[in-house]
Order: sequence, then C-alpha cells, then structure tokens
Amino acid sequence: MMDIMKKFSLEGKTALVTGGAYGIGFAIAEGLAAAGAKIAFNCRGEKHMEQALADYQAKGIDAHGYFCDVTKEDEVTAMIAKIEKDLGPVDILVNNAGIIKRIPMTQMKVEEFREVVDIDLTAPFIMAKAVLPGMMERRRGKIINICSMMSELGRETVSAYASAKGGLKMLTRNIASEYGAFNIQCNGIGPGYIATPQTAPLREKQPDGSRHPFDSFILAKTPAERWGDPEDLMGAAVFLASEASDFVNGHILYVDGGILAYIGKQP
Ligand code: NAP
Ligand code: GCO
Repeated sequence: MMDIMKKFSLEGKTALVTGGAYGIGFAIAEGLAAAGAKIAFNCRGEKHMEQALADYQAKGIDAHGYFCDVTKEDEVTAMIAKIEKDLGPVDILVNNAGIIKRIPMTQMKVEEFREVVDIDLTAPFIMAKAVLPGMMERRRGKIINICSMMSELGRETVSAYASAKGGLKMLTRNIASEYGAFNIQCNGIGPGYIATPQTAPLREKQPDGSRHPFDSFILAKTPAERWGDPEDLMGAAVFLASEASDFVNGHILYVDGGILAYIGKQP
C-alpha cells in the first residue's frame, strides 16, 4: 500500500515565511520545518530577530533570518538572492507579514489606509513577483497567502484591512490563473480569530477582570467556542505547501473554528 504521508513531506524544499519572527508566521514555519522544509523568515527589527532565532533554536529548528521590509522591492530582491545563495531556490513562499489598523473609516487618514494596503496587499504582490520567475523556470512552486475572515466579511474600524485582505483573496486567484500552467499552486489560508499579538487588544481583560466584549463576541460567533491557536494553522500550511495539494489552486482554506458557517449563539 502506498505511503500517503510522503505526499505531505517537504524534505528538500526551502520555505520563506514573511513576518515569521512570531505569531502565525512562526507557527506556520514551525509546521513546515516539522514536515522537512528548510526555513527562511524575515522581520524588520534587531530585537525581534534575536528573539526569533532563539525561539526557533529552542524548537530545534535551524531557521535562517533576514532583515527585510516586504514593502521595499529592493530589499525583497536582495533577500531572495541571499536566501538562494544560503539555502537554494525558494520552493514555498508564505505571504504572512501583515498589519491592521482599527480606526473608523471617517477618522482614518489616507496615509494610514495606504500603509495597511501596502503591507497586506502590495507586499504579497512584490514577494510573489520576486519568486515566480524561478518557480516558472523549475516548473513548480507553492505560494500561500495569509488571508482573513475579512477577505469575506466587513466590520467596524477595519476598512483598510478588509480591503487589503479581500484584494489578497483575488490576487491569490489571479496568480493561480496566470501561473497554474507552470505547475505553480497559489492558495490562501483564511485564519479565524487567532490569539497572537495582533489580536491581543481584542482579548484584554477588563478592569473588573471580566472578558473584553469583543472576546465574548468572538466566542459566541465561533462554533468551537474558543480563539484559534497559531498551531491550528500548521496542518493547512503543510497541506498547501506539499504535493498533496498539487491539484488545488486559487483556493482559500478557512481555518476559523466554523465562524463563517455560523450565525452566532443566541444571546
Ligand atoms: P502579528 O503578531 O502582528 O505579526 C505580524 C508579523 O508581520 C510580524 O512578524 C511583523 O514583523 C511582520 N511585519 C509587519 N509588517 C512588516 C513589513 N512591512 N515587513 C516585514 N515584516 C512585517 O500578526 P499575526 O496575528 O501573527 O498575523 C500574521 C498574519 O495573519 C497577518 O497577515 C494577519 O493579517 C493575518 N491574520 C491574523 C489573524 C489573527 O487573528 N491573528 C487572523 C487572520 C489573519 P515586525 O516585528 O517587523 O513588525
Ligand atoms: C479584527 C481582527 C481580525 C483578525 C483576523 C480575522 O480586528 O477584526 O484583528 O481582523 O485579525 O483577520 O480573520
């Protein structure tokens, strides 16, 4: 009988996870490493880099860290060249780096809107553009864009983020459409509400020790009745990075505890 687990192996593959110093990116990199991939990641600050390298080492992962602001095409080009010299061609790109600004649209400055779109949408375009030529030459490649509930839904104060993540869903589908013939698969992961630094403000305990109202709201909207853990995303990432998903393209795999399927618990 065939060994189906071979289809999920990433042995011999090099994965680049943007924003992989902590949070979801770190967990995805950890999962890809456990499946056999060599790991490269980037961040912008010395402090985060030092801590990340120590954290990867503590997990037994020989991760390679690179300083790069993903919105700067020259830094991205230089980083990819360094990675290819250190580890070989990038087989798997995970566009994870992202920010959010929670500001009512009428109060949001245009520069703030532009900054979110620049990091959450334009940067994945820059990153994909940097790795696609090599993937086309080798006639294989995997690009995974980290989308969001806000690729499908809106909510107050996240107009820039939802616009970017909605665009990222369509960029994912367009890369799949334009480069699928080169045996390149571009898919998305749509995490639900995950406990990371990005959502920490939404989970802060109230002065009286009670749950943040948004925390209670998410628990009522999630059939799993819990926030996601970054580790919950590892399986989806390994699947979409491996040959097990070679005939999956342009798909957004939601890992959300069921939020998108559920009207929410009656109060
Ligand atoms: P996070 O804890 O805030 O981490 C974001 C990461 O992105 C950090 O490593 C940060 O590095 C990096 N980054 C930000 N801007 C960058 C830039 N210009 N260049 C390079 N790196 C940059 O966020 P997270 O919760 O792990 O989220 C990771 C991704 O998942 C994001 O795309 C987010 O939108 C998405 N997501 C999150 C959730 C959730 O509930 N947490 C749900 C759905 C989707 P620095 O230290 O350099 O800032
Ligand atoms: C918010 C949250 C969400 C999550 C995530 C949900 O303010 O609503 O930050 O946007 O980060 O994107 O999938």
